[in-house]
Amino acid sequence: MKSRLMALVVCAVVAGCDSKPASPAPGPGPTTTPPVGDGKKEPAKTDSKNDPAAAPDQEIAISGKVSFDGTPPKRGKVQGIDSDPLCAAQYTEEKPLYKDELIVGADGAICDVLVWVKSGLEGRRYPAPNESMRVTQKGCHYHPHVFGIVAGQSILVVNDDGTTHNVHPLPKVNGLNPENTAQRAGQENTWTLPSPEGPFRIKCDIHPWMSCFCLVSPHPYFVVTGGDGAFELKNLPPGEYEIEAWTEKLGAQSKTVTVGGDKKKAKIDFTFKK
Ligand SMILES: [Cu+2]
Repeated sequence: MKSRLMALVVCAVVAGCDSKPASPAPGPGPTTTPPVGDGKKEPAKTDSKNDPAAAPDQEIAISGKVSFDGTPPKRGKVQGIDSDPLCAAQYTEEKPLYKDELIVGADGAICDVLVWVKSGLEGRRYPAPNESMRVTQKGCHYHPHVFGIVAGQSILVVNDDGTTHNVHPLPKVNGLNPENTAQRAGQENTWTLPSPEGPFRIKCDIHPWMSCFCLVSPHPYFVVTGGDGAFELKNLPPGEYEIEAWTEKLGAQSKTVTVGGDKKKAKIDFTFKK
């Protein structure tokens, strides 16, 4: 069940900005051990079996939309792609490679916004999925551009291009081995990230336009918006939560929301300006 739920999230993220919706985050039940690898010795929470307040509730959902206020900025083309003929050959004048840093639809919906429970789940431990999060370099471009994993999960970075890339993750909390590495065509590397930390950049040292962002979350309640800017965080335990919407280019915003009891559904929207 867990792997199926994680698969849903991975699909949602990989689906990207051209497709419709962001799928809900999953909600496996909490366990009693301290959070994964954050180095703090927090007291373990009561087991969900003994504490109904800690148990996930399938009817609980926090949903909304992330929008841009004002005239949507035009998505720029990547400059300098001619520096690698094997990258340039994959694009044309008519079908260029566009920048991923800010993607706003005609209706103002912002794509690739990471929406997650920033606080409210402290003291609970959520096991990391066994499956790696797959990140592909294809067309001299990372897919997906923004994604999350659960602390303890690994990322598998694959080179599906005919050219050489250099994968250079820049986490602030997690140490990595190797810190960065060149990847020839078809090569892949796996990094495990044990400690929670906010979105950090992974870049290519050979192609300066290439980057993606990885959240290492202490829990699985995160989702990335698709082309419709919509998000839904489902199956949370009742509680008060700080929900953060993180963007690469426009900063982050957070809102506090309480769900549970008679109020199982909450709607919150985020609006960003340039
Ligand atoms: Cu590269």
